[in-house]
Amino acid sequence: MTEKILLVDTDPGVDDCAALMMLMSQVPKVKIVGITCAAGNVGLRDVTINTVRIVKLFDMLNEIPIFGGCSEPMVLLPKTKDAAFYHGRDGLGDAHDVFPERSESLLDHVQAEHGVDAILRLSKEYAGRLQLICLGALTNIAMAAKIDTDVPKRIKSVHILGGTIKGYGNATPCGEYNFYTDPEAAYTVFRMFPQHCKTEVVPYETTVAHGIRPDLLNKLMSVDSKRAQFFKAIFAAAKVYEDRKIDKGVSPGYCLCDAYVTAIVLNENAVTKSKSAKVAVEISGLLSRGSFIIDHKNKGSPFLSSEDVTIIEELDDAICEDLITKAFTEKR
Ligand SMILES: [Ca+2]
Repeated sequence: MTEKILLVDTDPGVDDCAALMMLMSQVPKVKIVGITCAAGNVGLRDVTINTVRIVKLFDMLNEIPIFGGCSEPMVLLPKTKDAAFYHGRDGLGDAHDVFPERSESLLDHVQAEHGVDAILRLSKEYAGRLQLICLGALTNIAMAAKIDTDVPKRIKSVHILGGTIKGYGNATPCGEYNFYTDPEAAYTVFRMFPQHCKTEVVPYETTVAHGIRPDLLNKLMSVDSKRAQFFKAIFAAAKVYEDRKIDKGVSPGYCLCDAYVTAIVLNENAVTKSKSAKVAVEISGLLSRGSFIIDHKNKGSPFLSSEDVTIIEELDDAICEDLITKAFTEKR
């Protein structure tokens, strides 16, 4: 019997690619009922093409439906920035020629149904069983919950990459990229889901503290396989930034942020330390828009989530390394 029923919302992104590889390498132990895309690291068209490439890498285009979702955050502000400086203009390191090669025709593999409609439908088809893995801005998830406020009641759990614990930001001085990209969506998700289903957050600092050991990832990327060649090519530009962070002692390894959300879903023992608190995302502020607010001392506010969410503080490196290794090596 299939153990886990998963829907992935994503914006690939090099680390999204690692996360999706980890998940696909575990099929049929897990069932991926859909991948929905939203603008995030780069625009919707690019992240959707990238998703098709990643699924094609595993030869699973006939098994995993891919949906295009929201192309804008819920409230679009001027001067919103993307993450092309890190992920490449196309979101996958601008490595167009490595198999599966980038092509506009890959969009033919995308379902006609909108990603938000897919979330609404799949939450009914798999009521009480569906786990949401959220690797990008939360626009699609929030929109689905706004259209049908019963969506959170039908979801088993939500697992989110986003926010900071100590205000160590990667998008603003104190804000993390995914929440900064669509603060209203993140605010909405924390207002609507925790009272109905388990809601977990992996904050940015946790991913930095548990970077994948360089010798391990370099070894995995040196294998003569399509997966290794693909990941090595798309990671090449980002690796320059990561190597610099490692040299400065900021992180012990390669920070594949989204991969850790996948890890805690695939193996709950990957979490070694967490805390529970009510939370919110700031939707205003001169410097703090998009910042993750954690009510550490339970001070209370009507703007916080009405129930606690679980904030992941530390991870089991051995479990994470095992799952990333299988992403590169597991036979299907
Ligand atoms: Ca992502």
